[in-house]
Amino acid sequence: MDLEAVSKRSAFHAKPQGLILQYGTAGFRTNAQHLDHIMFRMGLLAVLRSKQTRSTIGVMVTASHNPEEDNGVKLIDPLGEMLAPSWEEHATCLASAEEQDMPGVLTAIMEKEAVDPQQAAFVVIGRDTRPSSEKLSQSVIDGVTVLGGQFHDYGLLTTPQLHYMVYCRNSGGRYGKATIEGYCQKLSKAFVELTKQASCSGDENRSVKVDCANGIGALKLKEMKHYFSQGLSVQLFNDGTDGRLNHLCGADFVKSHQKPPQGIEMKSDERCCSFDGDADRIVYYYSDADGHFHLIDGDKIATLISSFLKELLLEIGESLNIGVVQTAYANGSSTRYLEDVMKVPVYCTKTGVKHLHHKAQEFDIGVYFEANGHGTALFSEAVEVKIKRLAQELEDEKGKAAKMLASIIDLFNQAAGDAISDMLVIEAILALKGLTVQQWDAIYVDLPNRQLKVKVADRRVISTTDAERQALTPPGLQEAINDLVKKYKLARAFVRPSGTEDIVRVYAEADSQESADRLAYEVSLVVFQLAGGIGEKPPPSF
Ligand code: NG1
Ligand code: ZN
Repeated sequence: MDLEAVSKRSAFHAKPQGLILQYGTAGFRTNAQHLDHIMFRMGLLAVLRSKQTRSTIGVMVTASHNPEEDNGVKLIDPLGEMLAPSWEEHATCLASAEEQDMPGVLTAIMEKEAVDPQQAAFVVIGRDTRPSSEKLSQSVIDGVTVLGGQFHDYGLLTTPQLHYMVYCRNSGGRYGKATIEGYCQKLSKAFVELTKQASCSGDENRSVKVDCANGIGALKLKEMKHYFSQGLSVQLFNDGTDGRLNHLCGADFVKSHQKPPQGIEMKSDERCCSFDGDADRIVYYYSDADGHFHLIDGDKIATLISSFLKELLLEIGESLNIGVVQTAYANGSSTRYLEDVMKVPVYCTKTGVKHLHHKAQEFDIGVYFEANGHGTALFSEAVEVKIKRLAQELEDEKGKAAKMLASIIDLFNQAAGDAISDMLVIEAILALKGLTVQQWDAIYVDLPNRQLKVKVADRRVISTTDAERQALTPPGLQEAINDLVKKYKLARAFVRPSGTEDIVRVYAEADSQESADRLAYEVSLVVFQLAGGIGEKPPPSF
């Protein structure tokens, strides 16, 4: 490995002086103009990680649900998982190094991680549809090649598709083919198998409208549509032909504004969903006969999926344990319903899918979703083998249930959440159970809630505990929140520093929308006062 060549090449991707970025919950993320050096350096790091693990590593260029002018990058580990925490630290170190210190930092990482410089390296790269993504992915490639790594550039992909490619390449074909065609075939075959079991009356034409956030999801759904055209008709909106990425549309907009995206034609009681900019999040919604908007978020998705999985397990008669993992943002009604009615154990982790994923691995079947619609169901490898064997051995109703479960395992195709797989699983479950979107929505009633952002000088002054539900610092903040919460019925509120934006997030829920809005506003005021708010005082949100 020629570190001198690295230094020379690095000069073409110079770091703006003094710029320090951190590998956060979703990798690096900021305005695209500040990311060229980060991309080059993540190309370097991916080569080291690949050498160390002797596996293919993925590099995805995207800023997900963030505005079009932003961009970002994250590394994907061999099993399609998020980068290991110790390597997140290396990423931050490497990204922050001044030019002259780069060789030293690279050498230090190699020593610490016992990287064999002679080992071959292979990196796969994907990117979303942002105007800046193509050039930035070229900088990643520049980093990979200068360290002598081999690469394959998949070009435009959803984030979950790149996770799938990485996993396929590292599992010797057992999991599927590492091509777009392989991905489409795997998912559509599982979907068709699964929906075959629906007692189809023939008169119901199943269809769903999809808001693609003007992003990559539109391109990839178009490529895939004809594979399952018989079972489901998918109508695309905000497909990127005009309109900006994530602007007034997409899963994040719909969830945080609790209203429909622009650019979709909603008729009453029609099933609609929104993807985010890199198609790893999904939320559903519909508008009722009175024109009221109803959001079906990640919590209700997790409830639908985990109830169905539990039913199938009961039918098969296997005592496999199933658990649901949520974050503090999960609506209180969902947690109560899952625990009290469904009798499923529920766990709360810190925000960010890597935390949920980690916890979900403790179960035979772990269903995890963030309220914003990012999630999946995880099946341990032993469970997958067992279910697939049962699907062949068992007959009648038991056999049918085992076959359905086997198809669901194939549909949840890889380690992180995938809006396309989630949509196919949801559509299949609704068809199999003969549920309308209203009936699904009526499983429980969400507590009204509100999320706000507060700008502070340094958001690190807020530290939290108890899966982010309690603030430890600054002094007095938690006590002040407790006093405010006491004034409302069925109320709950918490604050935490965002891992992806330079702000503090405030969440409140209560028995009425007015109370939730008022509580969120009051909490944002105490954050502003006690945690060093800057700029204008937060305005009332009601
Ligand atoms: P931060 O900015 O840390 O709140 C947001 C989402 C997370 C996760 C990450 C990664 C909320 C409240 N937070 O994190 O759930 O999706 O982005 O994209 O939705
Ligand atoms: Zn995303």
